[in-house]
Amino acid sequence: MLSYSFYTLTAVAALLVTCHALCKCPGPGLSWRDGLKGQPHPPRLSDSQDTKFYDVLVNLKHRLSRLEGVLALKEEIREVGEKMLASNGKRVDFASALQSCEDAGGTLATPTNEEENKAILGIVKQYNQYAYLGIKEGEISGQFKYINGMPLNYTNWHRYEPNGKGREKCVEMYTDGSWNDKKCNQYRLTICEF
Ligand code: MAN
Ligand code: CA
Repeated sequence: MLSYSFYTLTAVAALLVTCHALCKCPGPGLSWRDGLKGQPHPPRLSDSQDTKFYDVLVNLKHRLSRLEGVLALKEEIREVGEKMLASNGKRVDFASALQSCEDAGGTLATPTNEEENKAILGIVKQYNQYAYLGIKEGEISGQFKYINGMPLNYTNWHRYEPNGKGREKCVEMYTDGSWNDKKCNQYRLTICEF
């Protein structure tokens, strides 16, 4: 079975090839990432470099969409809007689930509309396991927020939920897609968004 790391490696290799072809590699001590976010001005390109850059980008886009096709076919990812969802199939407590999503460069899956809720539900059903969502209760009891502290703009609470009155600070998704506030130390499926 082809692993995630294989695909990551392919993507990174493609980026490095691009970088070398354009002779725009960041110098010693500077990473490609630094180059992307740190530079005040993008480097000026000649017309021929610009054409080459465009061709490389079109090719990269094509390669990435083929990789996404493979991963989607194998049901290793689901795409909804601009989000990509994936699970490692593991059941862990809330903090560990969030940590493994962040370690992979994402965060816990967070439904912000019905379409995203359905996509996450697809994975919950695939594994037949309740999953933690990227939502937590704030200081005020009953006030749930996104992990980044922003207020919720969509909810899908199960009937009579949330009912924890400050004692259930995390949120799980049931296998019908509805939500329950739940203690954070339970073992639930990890689903990440990227
Ligand atoms: C359990 C917990 C609660 C939930 C109730 C619903 O006690 O999972 O979070 O609200 O069941 O009956
Ligand atoms: Ca509850």
